[in-house]
Amino acid sequence: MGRPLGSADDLRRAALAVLAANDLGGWTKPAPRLYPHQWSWDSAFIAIGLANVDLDRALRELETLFEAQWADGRVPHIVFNPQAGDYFPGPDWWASTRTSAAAPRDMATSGLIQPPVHAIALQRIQRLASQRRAEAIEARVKALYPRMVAWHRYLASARDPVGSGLLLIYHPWESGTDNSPRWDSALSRVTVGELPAYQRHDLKHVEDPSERPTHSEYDRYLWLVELLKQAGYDDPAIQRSHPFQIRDVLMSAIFAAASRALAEVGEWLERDAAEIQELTGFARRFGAGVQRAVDAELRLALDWDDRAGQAVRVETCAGLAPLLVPDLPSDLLATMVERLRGDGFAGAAGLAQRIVPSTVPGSPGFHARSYWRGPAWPMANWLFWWALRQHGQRSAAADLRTENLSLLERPTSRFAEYFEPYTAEPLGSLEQSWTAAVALDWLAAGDEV
Ligand code: 2M8
Repeated sequence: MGRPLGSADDLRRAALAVLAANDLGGWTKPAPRLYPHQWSWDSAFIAIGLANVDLDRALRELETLFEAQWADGRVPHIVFNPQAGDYFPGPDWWASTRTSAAAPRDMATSGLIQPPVHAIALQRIQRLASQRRAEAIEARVKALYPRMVAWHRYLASARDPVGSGLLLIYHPWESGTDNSPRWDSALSRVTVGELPAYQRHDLKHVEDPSERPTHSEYDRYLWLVELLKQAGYDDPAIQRSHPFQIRDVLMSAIFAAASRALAEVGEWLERDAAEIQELTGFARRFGAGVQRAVDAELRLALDWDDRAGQAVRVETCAGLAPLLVPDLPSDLLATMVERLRGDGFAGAAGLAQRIVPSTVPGSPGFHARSYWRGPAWPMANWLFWWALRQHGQRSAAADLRTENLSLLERPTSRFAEYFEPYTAEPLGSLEQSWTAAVALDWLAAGDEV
Protein backbone atom coordinates (compact mmCIF):
# COMPACT_ATOMS: atom_id res chain seq x y z
CA MET A 1 0.00 0.00 0.00
CA GLY A 2 2.97 2.39 0.43
CA ARG A 3 4.07 2.07 -3.22
CA PRO A 4 3.43 4.84 -5.76
CA LEU A 5 0.08 4.36 -7.45
CA GLY A 6 1.06 4.70 -11.06
CA SER A 7 -2.30 4.31 -12.77
CA ALA A 8 -6.01 4.41 -12.26
CA ASP A 9 -5.94 0.62 -12.21
CA ASP A 10 -3.48 0.62 -9.32
CA LEU A 11 -5.61 3.07 -7.37
CA ARG A 12 -8.71 1.00 -8.05
CA ARG A 13 -7.01 -2.19 -6.90
CA ALA A 14 -5.72 -0.49 -3.76
CA ALA A 15 -9.19 0.91 -2.97
CA LEU A 16 -10.75 -2.52 -3.38
CA ALA A 17 -8.10 -4.01 -1.09
CA VAL A 18 -8.96 -1.46 1.63
CA LEU A 19 -12.67 -2.26 1.40
CA ALA A 20 -11.98 -6.01 1.40
CA ALA A 21 -9.71 -5.73 4.46
CA ASN A 22 -12.35 -3.72 6.38
CA ASP A 23 -15.19 -6.04 5.30
CA LEU A 24 -16.55 -7.99 8.25
CA GLY A 25 -19.05 -10.02 6.22
CA GLY A 26 -22.15 -8.07 5.19
CA TRP A 27 -20.92 -4.78 6.62
CA THR A 28 -17.72 -2.76 6.56
CA LYS A 29 -15.96 -1.07 9.46
CA PRO A 30 -14.98 2.53 8.66
CA ALA A 31 -11.31 2.00 9.54
CA PRO A 32 -9.07 -0.91 10.54
CA ARG A 33 -8.60 0.07 14.21
CA LEU A 34 -10.06 3.49 15.04
CA TYR A 35 -13.65 2.58 14.10
CA PRO A 36 -14.42 -1.15 14.61
CA HIS A 37 -18.26 -1.01 14.39
CA GLN A 38 -20.76 -0.15 11.63
CA TRP A 39 -21.41 3.58 11.16
CA SER A 40 -24.54 4.81 9.43
CA TRP A 41 -23.40 7.32 6.83
CA ASP A 42 -20.07 5.56 6.28
CA SER A 43 -22.07 2.54 5.12
CA ALA A 44 -24.01 4.68 2.66
CA PHE A 45 -20.79 5.96 1.03
CA ILE A 46 -19.35 2.44 1.09
CA ALA A 47 -22.47 1.13 -0.68
CA ILE A 48 -22.07 3.81 -3.38
CA GLY A 49 -18.45 2.76 -3.98
CA LEU A 50 -19.22 -0.95 -3.92
CA ALA A 51 -22.15 -0.53 -6.32
CA ASN A 52 -19.57 -0.07 -9.07
CA VAL A 53 -18.12 -3.51 -8.49
CA ASP A 54 -20.62 -5.71 -6.66
CA LEU A 55 -24.31 -4.81 -6.44
CA ASP A 56 -25.12 -7.68 -4.12
CA ARG A 57 -22.49 -6.65 -1.58
CA ALA A 58 -23.36 -2.96 -1.92
CA LEU A 59 -27.00 -3.62 -1.11
CA ARG A 60 -26.04 -5.93 1.74
CA GLU A 61 -24.20 -2.99 3.37
CA LEU A 62 -27.48 -1.04 3.55
CA GLU A 63 -29.54 -4.08 4.54
CA THR A 64 -27.33 -4.87 7.55
CA LEU A 65 -27.53 -1.26 8.70
CA PHE A 66 -31.31 -1.17 8.40
CA GLU A 67 -31.59 -4.42 10.40
CA ALA A 68 -30.70 -2.19 13.36
CA GLN A 69 -33.42 0.38 12.57
CA TRP A 70 -35.42 1.46 15.62
CA ALA A 71 -39.20 0.92 15.85
CA ASP A 72 -39.71 4.69 15.46
CA GLY A 73 -37.86 4.66 12.11
CA ARG A 74 -34.54 6.13 13.22
CA VAL A 75 -31.38 4.56 11.87
CA PRO A 76 -28.74 4.55 14.61
CA HIS A 77 -25.40 6.19 13.97
CA ILE A 78 -23.46 3.15 15.27
CA VAL A 79 -24.40 -0.53 15.18
CA PHE A 80 -22.03 -2.23 17.62
CA ASN A 81 -19.96 -5.22 16.64
CA PRO A 82 -20.14 -7.66 19.59
CA GLN A 83 -16.68 -8.93 18.64
CA ALA A 84 -14.99 -5.54 19.05
CA GLY A 85 -14.44 -3.89 22.40
CA ASP A 86 -11.82 -1.32 21.51
CA TYR A 87 -14.04 1.75 21.01
CA PHE A 88 -15.37 4.30 23.43
CA PRO A 89 -18.21 5.07 24.13
CA GLY A 90 -19.35 1.47 23.67
CA PRO A 91 -22.79 -0.17 24.05
CA ASP A 92 -22.89 0.12 27.87
CA TRP A 93 -22.47 3.86 27.73
CA TRP A 94 -25.33 4.21 25.23
CA ALA A 95 -27.60 1.68 27.01
CA SER A 96 -30.19 2.10 24.27
CA THR A 97 -31.99 -1.23 24.78
CA ARG A 98 -32.36 -0.56 28.51
CA THR A 99 -33.39 3.03 27.97
CA SER A 100 -35.79 3.08 25.02
CA ALA A 101 -38.61 0.74 24.01
CA ALA A 102 -38.03 1.80 20.39
CA ALA A 103 -34.45 0.44 20.28
CA PRO A 104 -33.82 -3.04 18.85
CA ARG A 105 -33.88 -5.79 21.49
CA ASP A 106 -31.22 -8.02 19.99
CA MET A 107 -28.62 -5.56 18.70
CA ALA A 108 -26.63 -2.90 20.51
CA THR A 109 -26.78 0.54 18.88
CA SER A 110 -26.18 4.17 19.72
CA GLY A 111 -29.21 6.44 20.13
CA LEU A 112 -28.05 9.16 17.73
CA ILE A 113 -28.46 9.51 13.98
CA GLN A 114 -26.21 10.66 11.11
CA PRO A 115 -26.92 12.39 7.78
CA PRO A 116 -29.32 10.34 5.60
CA VAL A 117 -27.18 9.62 2.53
CA HIS A 118 -28.71 6.11 2.30
CA ALA A 119 -31.42 6.72 -0.30
CA ILE A 120 -28.83 8.21 -2.66
CA ALA A 121 -27.00 4.87 -2.39
CA LEU A 122 -30.22 2.90 -2.83
CA GLN A 123 -31.09 4.82 -5.98
CA ARG A 124 -27.62 4.19 -7.41
CA ILE A 125 -28.02 0.45 -6.78
CA GLN A 126 -31.56 0.43 -8.20
CA ARG A 127 -30.51 2.17 -11.43
CA LEU A 128 -27.58 -0.17 -12.00
CA ALA A 129 -29.75 -3.20 -11.20
CA SER A 130 -32.39 -2.05 -13.71
CA GLN A 131 -29.77 -1.48 -16.41
CA ARG A 132 -28.42 -4.96 -15.86
CA ARG A 133 -31.83 -6.59 -15.39
CA ALA A 134 -30.60 -7.94 -12.06
CA GLU A 135 -33.98 -9.13 -10.80
CA ALA A 136 -32.84 -10.57 -7.49
CA ILE A 137 -31.28 -7.20 -6.60
CA GLU A 138 -34.41 -5.36 -7.72
CA ALA A 139 -36.51 -7.54 -5.39
CA ARG A 140 -34.24 -6.65 -2.48
CA VAL A 141 -34.43 -2.93 -3.33
CA LYS A 142 -38.19 -3.28 -3.16
CA ALA A 143 -37.96 -4.95 0.26
CA LEU A 144 -35.64 -2.29 1.68
CA TYR A 145 -37.56 0.69 0.31
CA PRO A 146 -40.33 0.82 3.00
CA ARG A 147 -37.68 0.90 5.72
CA MET A 148 -36.09 3.92 4.06
CA VAL A 149 -39.50 5.60 3.85
CA ALA A 150 -39.91 5.00 7.60
CA TRP A 151 -36.47 6.56 8.18
CA HIS A 152 -37.42 9.65 6.16
CA ARG A 153 -40.75 9.94 7.99
CA TYR A 154 -38.95 9.80 11.34
CA LEU A 155 -36.66 12.65 10.24
CA ALA A 156 -39.39 14.86 8.81
CA SER A 157 -41.67 14.44 11.83
CA ALA A 158 -39.58 13.78 14.97
CA ARG A 159 -36.68 16.03 13.94
CA ASP A 160 -38.77 18.89 12.57
CA PRO A 161 -42.10 18.85 14.41
CA VAL A 162 -42.64 22.57 13.76
CA GLY A 163 -42.17 22.29 9.98
CA SER A 164 -39.19 24.67 9.79
CA GLY A 165 -37.60 22.84 6.85
CA LEU A 166 -34.42 22.22 8.88
CA LEU A 167 -33.63 19.06 10.87
CA LEU A 168 -32.75 19.33 14.54
CA ILE A 169 -29.65 17.62 15.87
CA TYR A 170 -28.90 16.95 19.54
CA HIS A 171 -25.19 16.20 19.40
CA PRO A 172 -22.21 17.17 17.18
CA TRP A 173 -21.83 13.44 16.37
CA GLU A 174 -25.21 13.55 14.63
CA SER A 175 -23.86 16.02 12.08
CA GLY A 176 -20.98 13.70 11.14
CA THR A 177 -18.74 16.81 11.18
CA ASP A 178 -18.07 16.20 14.86
CA ASN A 179 -15.47 18.74 15.85
CA SER A 180 -16.39 21.49 13.41
CA PRO A 181 -16.33 25.13 14.61
CA ARG A 182 -20.07 24.97 13.81
CA TRP A 183 -20.59 23.56 17.30
CA ASP A 184 -18.15 25.64 19.37
CA SER A 185 -20.52 28.29 20.69
CA ALA A 186 -23.34 25.85 21.53
CA LEU A 187 -20.91 23.44 23.20
CA SER A 188 -19.35 26.23 25.26
CA ARG A 189 -22.75 26.81 26.85
CA VAL A 190 -23.12 23.16 27.95
CA THR A 191 -22.39 22.74 31.66
CA VAL A 192 -21.00 19.29 32.26
CA GLY A 193 -22.59 17.49 35.25
CA GLU A 194 -21.56 14.36 37.13
CA LEU A 195 -19.81 12.09 34.59
CA PRO A 196 -18.59 8.59 35.43
CA ALA A 197 -14.80 8.20 34.94
CA TYR A 198 -14.00 7.15 31.39
CA GLN A 199 -11.06 6.27 29.18
CA ARG A 200 -10.82 7.42 25.56
CA HIS A 201 -9.65 4.83 23.03
CA ASP A 202 -9.30 7.08 19.98
CA LEU A 203 -5.97 8.55 21.15
CA LYS A 204 -4.42 5.07 21.13
CA HIS A 205 -4.91 4.95 17.36
CA VAL A 206 -4.00 8.50 16.33
CA GLU A 207 -0.46 9.57 17.25
CA ASP A 208 -0.96 13.34 17.37
CA PRO A 209 -3.77 14.32 19.79
CA SER A 210 -4.19 17.68 18.01
CA GLU A 211 -5.79 15.74 15.12
CA ARG A 212 -8.64 14.68 17.44
CA PRO A 213 -11.09 16.50 19.75
CA THR A 214 -9.82 17.85 23.10
CA HIS A 215 -10.67 16.30 26.49
CA SER A 216 -12.97 19.19 27.33
CA GLU A 217 -14.88 18.59 24.08
CA TYR A 218 -15.09 14.88 24.90
CA ASP A 219 -16.55 15.64 28.34
CA ARG A 220 -19.25 17.67 26.64
CA TYR A 221 -19.92 14.96 24.04
CA LEU A 222 -20.36 12.38 26.80
CA TRP A 223 -22.47 14.64 28.98
CA LEU A 224 -24.85 15.24 26.07
CA VAL A 225 -25.19 11.46 25.69
CA GLU A 226 -25.99 11.22 29.43
CA LEU A 227 -28.78 13.75 28.99
CA LEU A 228 -30.18 11.96 25.94
CA LYS A 229 -30.16 8.71 27.88
CA GLN A 230 -31.97 10.37 30.79
CA ALA A 231 -34.62 11.50 28.30
CA GLY A 232 -34.95 7.88 27.09
CA TYR A 233 -33.90 9.00 23.59
CA ASP A 234 -37.45 10.31 23.28
CA ASP A 235 -37.64 13.22 20.84
CA PRO A 236 -40.37 15.31 22.53
CA ALA A 237 -38.68 14.88 25.94
CA ILE A 238 -35.30 15.86 24.48
CA GLN A 239 -36.74 18.90 22.74
CA ARG A 240 -38.20 20.16 26.03
CA SER A 241 -34.88 20.54 27.82
CA HIS A 242 -31.78 19.46 25.91
CA PRO A 243 -29.07 22.17 25.91
CA PHE A 244 -27.76 21.37 22.41
CA GLN A 245 -30.42 21.72 19.70
CA ILE A 246 -29.27 22.95 16.33
CA ARG A 247 -30.98 23.03 12.96
CA ASP A 248 -28.28 21.54 10.76
CA VAL A 249 -28.15 22.84 7.18
CA LEU A 250 -25.92 20.11 5.76
CA MET A 251 -28.04 17.32 7.27
CA SER A 252 -31.16 19.04 5.92
CA ALA A 253 -29.76 19.50 2.41
CA ILE A 254 -28.69 15.84 2.28
CA PHE A 255 -32.21 14.96 3.43
CA ALA A 256 -33.74 17.03 0.62
CA ALA A 257 -31.51 15.33 -1.98
CA ALA A 258 -32.10 11.86 -0.52
CA SER A 259 -35.88 12.40 -0.36
CA ARG A 260 -35.88 13.26 -4.06
CA ALA A 261 -33.83 10.11 -4.77
CA LEU A 262 -36.18 7.98 -2.67
CA ALA A 263 -39.25 9.42 -4.42
CA GLU A 264 -37.68 8.42 -7.76
CA VAL A 265 -37.08 4.88 -6.50
CA GLY A 266 -40.73 4.88 -5.35
CA GLU A 267 -41.86 5.89 -8.84
CA TRP A 268 -39.83 3.06 -10.34
CA LEU A 269 -41.49 0.69 -7.86
CA GLU A 270 -44.89 2.12 -8.86
CA ARG A 271 -45.70 2.98 -5.27
CA ASP A 272 -48.77 4.85 -4.24
CA ALA A 273 -48.91 8.46 -5.55
CA ALA A 274 -49.59 9.86 -2.07
CA GLU A 275 -46.43 8.30 -0.71
CA ILE A 276 -44.35 9.68 -3.58
CA GLN A 277 -45.84 13.12 -3.06
CA GLU A 278 -44.97 12.91 0.62
CA LEU A 279 -41.32 12.25 -0.29
CA THR A 280 -41.16 14.99 -2.93
CA GLY A 281 -42.82 17.22 -0.30
CA PHE A 282 -39.90 16.50 2.08
CA ALA A 283 -37.45 17.39 -0.71
CA ARG A 284 -39.23 20.72 -1.31
CA ARG A 285 -39.73 21.60 2.36
CA PHE A 286 -36.13 20.95 3.38
CA GLY A 287 -34.75 22.41 0.16
CA ALA A 288 -36.63 25.61 0.97
CA GLY A 289 -35.42 25.53 4.60
CA VAL A 290 -31.80 25.35 3.44
CA GLN A 291 -32.29 28.21 0.98
CA ARG A 292 -33.81 30.39 3.71
CA ALA A 293 -30.70 29.73 5.83
CA VAL A 294 -28.37 31.40 3.30
CA ASP A 295 -26.58 34.42 4.74
CA ALA A 296 -26.31 37.14 2.10
CA GLU A 297 -23.04 38.51 3.41
CA LEU A 298 -21.16 35.24 3.90
CA ARG A 299 -22.86 33.63 0.88
CA LEU A 300 -23.16 30.40 2.85
CA ALA A 301 -26.05 28.57 4.51
CA LEU A 302 -25.85 28.85 8.30
CA ASP A 303 -27.05 26.44 10.98
CA TRP A 304 -29.63 27.77 13.40
CA ASP A 305 -29.00 27.42 17.14
CA ASP A 306 -32.47 26.90 18.60
CA ARG A 307 -31.40 27.41 22.22
CA ALA A 308 -29.55 30.65 21.52
CA GLY A 309 -32.14 31.79 18.97
CA GLN A 310 -29.51 32.78 16.42
CA ALA A 311 -27.66 31.67 13.31
CA VAL A 312 -24.21 30.12 13.76
CA ARG A 313 -21.91 32.50 11.89
CA VAL A 314 -18.95 30.32 10.95
CA GLU A 315 -17.54 29.55 7.52
CA THR A 316 -17.33 25.80 6.96
CA CYS A 317 -17.99 23.46 4.07
CA ALA A 318 -21.47 22.80 5.53
CA GLY A 319 -22.32 26.29 4.30
CA LEU A 320 -22.13 24.97 0.73
CA ALA A 321 -25.15 22.77 1.56
CA PRO A 322 -27.50 24.57 -0.90
CA LEU A 323 -25.58 22.80 -3.69
CA LEU A 324 -27.28 19.57 -2.61
CA VAL A 325 -30.78 21.02 -2.91
CA PRO A 326 -32.75 19.66 -5.90
CA ASP A 327 -34.00 22.32 -8.37
CA LEU A 328 -31.87 25.06 -6.83
CA PRO A 329 -32.67 28.44 -8.48
CA SER A 330 -29.96 29.30 -11.02
CA ASP A 331 -28.76 32.50 -9.30
CA LEU A 332 -28.17 30.70 -5.99
CA LEU A 333 -26.54 27.80 -7.84
CA ALA A 334 -24.13 30.21 -9.55
CA THR A 335 -23.31 31.85 -6.20
CA MET A 336 -22.60 28.54 -4.52
CA VAL A 337 -20.47 27.21 -7.40
CA GLU A 338 -18.45 30.41 -7.32
CA ARG A 339 -18.09 30.10 -3.54
CA LEU A 340 -16.93 26.47 -3.81
CA ARG A 341 -14.32 27.34 -6.42
CA GLY A 342 -13.32 30.63 -4.78
CA ASP A 343 -10.64 31.61 -2.29
CA GLY A 344 -12.56 30.34 0.76
CA PHE A 345 -12.65 26.77 -0.43
CA ALA A 346 -11.12 24.91 -3.41
CA GLY A 347 -9.43 28.09 -4.70
CA ALA A 348 -7.81 29.06 -1.37
CA ALA A 349 -4.20 30.21 -1.68
CA GLY A 350 -1.50 27.61 -1.08
CA LEU A 351 -3.61 24.45 -1.05
CA ALA A 352 -1.81 21.23 -2.00
CA GLN A 353 -4.80 20.32 -4.18
CA ARG A 354 -7.71 22.48 -5.25
CA ILE A 355 -10.26 20.64 -3.14
CA VAL A 356 -12.77 21.71 -0.50
CA PRO A 357 -11.33 22.02 3.04
CA SER A 358 -13.70 21.44 5.97
CA THR A 359 -13.35 25.04 7.25
CA VAL A 360 -12.49 28.22 5.35
CA PRO A 361 -8.71 28.73 5.79
CA GLY A 362 -7.96 31.61 8.12
CA SER A 363 -11.55 31.94 9.37
CA PRO A 364 -12.27 31.73 13.13
CA GLY A 365 -11.98 28.12 14.32
CA PHE A 366 -9.79 27.02 11.38
CA HIS A 367 -7.04 24.57 12.24
CA ALA A 368 -5.17 22.82 9.42
CA ARG A 369 -4.58 19.50 11.23
CA SER A 370 -7.54 19.21 13.49
CA TYR A 371 -10.49 16.92 12.93
CA TRP A 372 -13.21 18.71 10.89
CA ARG A 373 -11.64 22.13 11.59
CA GLY A 374 -9.70 22.55 8.37
CA PRO A 375 -8.46 19.28 6.85
CA ALA A 376 -10.03 18.11 3.59
CA TRP A 377 -12.29 15.05 3.68
CA PRO A 378 -12.63 13.22 0.35
CA MET A 379 -16.14 11.96 1.19
CA ALA A 380 -17.34 15.54 1.78
CA ASN A 381 -15.78 16.49 -1.55
CA TRP A 382 -17.62 13.57 -3.15
CA LEU A 383 -20.96 14.93 -1.88
CA PHE A 384 -20.31 18.32 -3.49
CA TRP A 385 -19.07 16.65 -6.69
CA TRP A 386 -22.24 14.56 -6.83
CA ALA A 387 -24.33 17.69 -6.26
CA LEU A 388 -22.52 19.62 -9.00
CA ARG A 389 -23.25 16.81 -11.44
CA GLN A 390 -26.90 16.72 -10.42
CA HIS A 391 -27.07 20.38 -11.45
CA GLY A 392 -25.21 19.78 -14.73
CA GLN A 393 -22.15 21.74 -13.52
CA ARG A 394 -19.86 19.40 -15.39
CA SER A 395 -16.74 21.50 -15.57
CA ALA A 396 -16.68 22.34 -11.83
CA ALA A 397 -17.45 18.68 -11.08
CA ALA A 398 -14.67 17.45 -13.37
CA ASP A 399 -12.12 19.74 -11.70
CA LEU A 400 -13.11 18.58 -8.23
CA ARG A 401 -12.87 14.94 -9.28
CA THR A 402 -9.46 15.36 -10.93
CA GLU A 403 -8.01 17.21 -7.94
CA ASN A 404 -9.33 14.67 -5.44
CA LEU A 405 -8.00 11.78 -7.50
CA SER A 406 -4.56 13.43 -7.71
CA LEU A 407 -4.58 13.70 -3.93
CA LEU A 408 -5.53 10.05 -3.52
CA GLU A 409 -2.93 8.93 -6.07
CA ARG A 410 -0.09 10.38 -3.99
CA PRO A 411 1.95 7.46 -2.59
CA THR A 412 1.64 8.81 0.95
CA SER A 413 -2.15 9.20 0.85
CA ARG A 414 -3.17 5.63 1.69
CA PHE A 415 -6.89 6.47 1.69
CA ALA A 416 -6.56 8.55 4.85
CA GLU A 417 -9.57 9.73 6.78
CA TYR A 418 -8.61 13.40 6.21
CA PHE A 419 -5.75 15.47 4.79
CA GLU A 420 -3.85 18.57 5.86
CA PRO A 421 -4.95 20.99 3.12
CA TYR A 422 -1.59 22.72 2.49
CA THR A 423 0.73 19.72 2.61
CA ALA A 424 -1.62 16.82 1.75
CA GLU A 425 -0.30 15.01 4.82
CA PRO A 426 -2.61 12.08 5.63
CA LEU A 427 -4.26 12.48 9.05
CA GLY A 428 -6.52 10.48 11.37
CA SER A 429 -6.81 6.87 10.31
CA LEU A 430 -5.23 5.35 7.20
CA GLU A 431 -7.18 2.90 5.00
CA GLN A 432 -10.49 4.59 5.80
CA SER A 433 -13.32 2.77 4.00
CA TRP A 434 -15.31 5.75 2.74
CA THR A 435 -12.18 7.33 1.27
CA ALA A 436 -11.58 4.12 -0.71
CA ALA A 437 -15.27 3.98 -1.67
CA VAL A 438 -15.40 7.50 -3.12
CA ALA A 439 -12.12 6.84 -4.97
CA LEU A 440 -13.80 3.84 -6.62
CA ASP A 441 -16.78 5.94 -7.59
CA TRP A 442 -14.65 8.74 -9.03
CA LEU A 443 -12.66 6.20 -11.03
CA ALA A 444 -15.84 4.59 -12.35
CA ALA A 445 -17.28 7.98 -13.36
CA GLY A 446 -14.47 8.49 -15.91
CA ASP A 447 -13.14 11.80 -17.26
CA GLU A 448 -15.62 14.33 -18.42
CA VAL A 449 -15.84 18.04 -18.98
C1 2M8 B 1 -16.23 10.19 13.20
O1 2M8 B 1 -17.11 10.08 14.32
C2 2M8 B 1 -16.98 9.15 15.40
C3 2M8 B 1 -18.21 9.34 16.30
O2 2M8 B 1 -19.37 9.04 15.58
C4 2M8 B 1 -15.76 9.31 16.27
O3 2M8 B 1 -15.04 10.31 16.16
O4 2M8 B 1 -15.52 8.42 17.10
C5 2M8 B 1 -16.88 11.19 12.22
O5 2M8 B 1 -15.97 11.59 11.21
C6 2M8 B 1 -18.13 10.60 11.61
O6 2M8 B 1 -18.65 11.44 10.60
C7 2M8 B 1 -17.82 9.22 11.00
O7 2M8 B 1 -19.03 8.64 10.58
C8 2M8 B 1 -17.12 8.29 12.01
C9 2M8 B 1 -16.63 7.00 11.36
O8 2M8 B 1 -15.90 7.27 10.17
O9 2M8 B 1 -15.99 8.94 12.58
